[in-house]
Amino acid sequence: MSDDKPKINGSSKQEQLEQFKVDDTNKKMTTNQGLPVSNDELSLTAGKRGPTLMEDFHFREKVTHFDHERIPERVVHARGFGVHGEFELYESMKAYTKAKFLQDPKVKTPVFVRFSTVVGSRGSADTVRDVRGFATKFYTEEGNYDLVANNMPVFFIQDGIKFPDIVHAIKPEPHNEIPQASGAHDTFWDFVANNQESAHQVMWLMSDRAIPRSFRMMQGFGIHTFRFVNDQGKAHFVKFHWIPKLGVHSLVWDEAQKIAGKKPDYNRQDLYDAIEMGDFPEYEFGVQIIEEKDEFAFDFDILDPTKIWPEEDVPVKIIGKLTLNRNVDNFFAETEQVAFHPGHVVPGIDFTNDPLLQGRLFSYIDTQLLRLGGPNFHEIPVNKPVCPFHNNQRDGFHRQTINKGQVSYHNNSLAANTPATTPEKEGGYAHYQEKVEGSKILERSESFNDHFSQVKLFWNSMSPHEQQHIIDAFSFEVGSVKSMNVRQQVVEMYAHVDLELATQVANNIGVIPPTGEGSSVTKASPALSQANTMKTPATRKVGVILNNGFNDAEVKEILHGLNAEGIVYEIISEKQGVVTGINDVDLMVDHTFTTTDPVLYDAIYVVGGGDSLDNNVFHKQTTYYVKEAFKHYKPIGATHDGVGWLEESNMTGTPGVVDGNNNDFVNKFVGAIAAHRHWDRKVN
Ligand code: HDD
Repeated sequence: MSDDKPKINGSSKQEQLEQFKVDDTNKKMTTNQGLPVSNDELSLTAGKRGPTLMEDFHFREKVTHFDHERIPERVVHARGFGVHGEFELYESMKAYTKAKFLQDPKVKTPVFVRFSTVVGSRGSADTVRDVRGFATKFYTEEGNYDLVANNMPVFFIQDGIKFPDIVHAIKPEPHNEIPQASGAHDTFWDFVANNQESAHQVMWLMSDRAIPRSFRMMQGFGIHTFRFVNDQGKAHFVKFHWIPKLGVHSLVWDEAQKIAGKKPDYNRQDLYDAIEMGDFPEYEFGVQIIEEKDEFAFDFDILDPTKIWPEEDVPVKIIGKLTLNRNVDNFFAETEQVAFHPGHVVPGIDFTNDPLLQGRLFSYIDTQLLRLGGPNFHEIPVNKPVCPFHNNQRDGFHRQTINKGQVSYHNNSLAANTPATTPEKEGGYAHYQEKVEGSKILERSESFNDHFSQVKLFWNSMSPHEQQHIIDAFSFEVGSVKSMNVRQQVVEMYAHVDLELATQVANNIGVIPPTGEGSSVTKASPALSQANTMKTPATRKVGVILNNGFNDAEVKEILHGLNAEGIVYEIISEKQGVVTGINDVDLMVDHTFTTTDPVLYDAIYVVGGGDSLDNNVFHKQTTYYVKEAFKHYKPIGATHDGVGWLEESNMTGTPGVVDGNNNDFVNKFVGAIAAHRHWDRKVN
């Protein structure tokens, strides 16, 4: 890398990564020392039936390397999926921050984003009830900036020292390592009831936010209050938001559980496929800004990570856009080895005294030292800044840089005191000079003590179906707890939020309904409800059920109409190969009824054809597809013979069910798909 000022553009990270890529196709096999290998099937033995010889270096090298293939999985967020992309700015943020990547809308900053679940191991299912990580590494000309965010805007605890406790409580229980990737067990809820600062995040965890339909359809939140600092040294408090252009949408719980078995890679496959198809996911970047003078103007402490800044009070200003446009070439090299750290900041972005953030600033480097085997993980290609880096740090495991010269200390005269530090005015990082004073104490501010008001705000903001989902989720999760005492404690805790919620859960899980008044908060924040999110049919996936003898001319036109709206579809039939229409048009079958499942589609479109209504297998399977989609509130379209299934199941005319007797079937079906789910449907 030259010392020249780097020219950052959307592809500069990709260009850097190219230097490290290797294509083994059509190459001769060698050992790691470059020696051509003559036989890769047999180990060297003394005689045809004799023992293997120590001197077989190829065998030893191959097996030794294999034995060392695994590195520790992340202690949290072990299961993740990373992709490349770019960030573009809509308008200069110069007035608030001197961060270079937030100055000039013409500059495109390359990024790497890793989405994750938190609790499960690397091989666990994607659709479990959990928080999702949304970590972004911006490769800027001033070094890497990491925004290590989640898909919920608050956290379980207020102080980093409690992180091992919450993680121990929610991870599988230590005596038997059960359950995997789930909070539905005693230790988690025991933690919740005895650490009531968790109330807000747990409410989000019980909501639909915890089972996103897609990484492409969830928000991201920096959670903490950070600081923007401009070139005049003036600071503002800031919170960061990612807002998906496709809206915020979720699965339903029954569906999420089934997908966990049918397609554990559901969310990662969805993201991978969307990028491969050119449907690049986009998220707008928003900031909420509070002036320093207003630090104490709110009825919550703005440094408390269990609190949101309601958007109606502090509007989200949209300042840029993230586009994810490239899958990785190698999962381990890139996604597994990427190392995020909230302390990777650039001039113009600084911390606050949020005690959770302060704790994080220690933990991330520490974990990378173990996970990536030493202090040189910044040299791993995915972690390398795109700008030059120079200092006197040397050696350590796996060092790759060959630093020339005799000097590796500061101050020096032999190298004219270089590498030289940069004055703040010329771009050197200088910490914001916040004035602090006080005694060293183990005490938290009383302003962090209200654990329930914003939980009630969230509850008040939910639409009726969202509230019902929360009651169902609490009933499932706390109902899975064996200790009746812990169950009782949880409902009593949530009686401080809403008595009706706590009473309904208590009745469902066999404990004494609590008494009390609940929180007196009556305010709602409409921005919190997914009912108010953006709705579009684009990129939704429809399962199309066809049998031989379908009306090919009309169906092709309908499929074309769906495609025109950005909807993707898969043809499902009884057998693989092709399905043939009445005019001998063949369509490729993507799946049989058994290689896929209705839970894997956003909508089902039934056509049938030929003898479909009388063919036992076809009839039974189609009935299952339609009923399952109906149960999950999904749009169902039916034309031609397909209408027969709607009639049989008494679905005709119910919300989100569109049949071919309508003149403009495509428009109505597209509208039903855009709505995502039809919650006003009565489902037994
Ligand atoms: Fe953390 C990983 C997000 C609090 C300690 N965290 C990790 C990842 C995300 C977050 C998205 C995965 C990064 C990746 O994809 O590689 N964590 C958060 C958010 C928090 C938070 C939004 C609160 C606002 N975390 C938090 C605390 C601590 C940690 C309080 C410790 C005191 N987090 C870690 C870690 C991990 C991690 C142990 C595991 C793997 C890693 O860092 O690289 O250091």
